Amino acid sequence: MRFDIFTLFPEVFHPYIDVSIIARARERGLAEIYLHNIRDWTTDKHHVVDDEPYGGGGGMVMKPEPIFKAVEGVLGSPPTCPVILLTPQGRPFTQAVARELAQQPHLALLCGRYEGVDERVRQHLVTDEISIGDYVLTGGELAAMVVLDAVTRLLPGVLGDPDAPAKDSHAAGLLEHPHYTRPPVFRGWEVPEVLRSGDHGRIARWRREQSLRRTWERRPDLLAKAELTPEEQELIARWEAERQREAREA
Ligand code: 9D3
Repeated sequence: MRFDIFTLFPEVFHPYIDVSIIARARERGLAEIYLHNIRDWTTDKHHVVDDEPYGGGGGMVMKPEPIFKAVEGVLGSPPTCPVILLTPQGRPFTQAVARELAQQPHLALLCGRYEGVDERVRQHLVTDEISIGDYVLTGGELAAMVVLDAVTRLLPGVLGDPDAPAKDSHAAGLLEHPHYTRPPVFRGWEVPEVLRSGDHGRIARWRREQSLRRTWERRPDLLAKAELTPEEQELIARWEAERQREAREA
């Protein structure tokens, strides 16, 4: 898969894409990442990429010309791949969106800075807009790296275990059970007996229950969408009843 990233700060990508799973994917030829500095496509003496907003108000807006020149200069006009703007106004990024993007052979990621990009970029160049969540970043670069990471690990051959993406907790719709490794006792804190029992049936049931319990406690929104057996629904009903009882006693 090919990624073209358009940004005013291409250097911030290197510390991440030169290590980690992304680096391995690049070495194996599974992901190609091209970084483009939008400022390189300015034609004025001072390489200006931003300007004041029409209508006034604070902040600066990214000028359309360097962005169109960069994207069309690299990808042609019009580009044939999706051109994704990272913006707080975009559609929420989820695992489902990552899977959808992983089907594409080629993606362009456009990182905004300042207050945002001139609206004509959205209207006439951008084909999709993505936000990574409801918090305020200083620009689209970190969001682009998040998308790059989540999509790259889904590409066939990138992870050691080809079934790994299907086992991801968000793919399964529940949070994960707790994980333990050696030593069996650390500072007096023991690994649960069941995990050392060697009884794979018991271990699987314990993990599933832990997973349900955590999801129930922390992310009830996920539980509403999960596929549960009648026994699991029963278990949750018991926790709910218990919680009700505790609330009455308090
Ligand atoms: C006056 C309001 N602005 C500042 C609070 C709006 C604003 C503009 C540009 C807020 C953040 C940004 C920079 N953020 C991104 O480019 C961005 C982003 C984000 O901030 N949160 C979640 N996902 C994304 S994707 C791109």
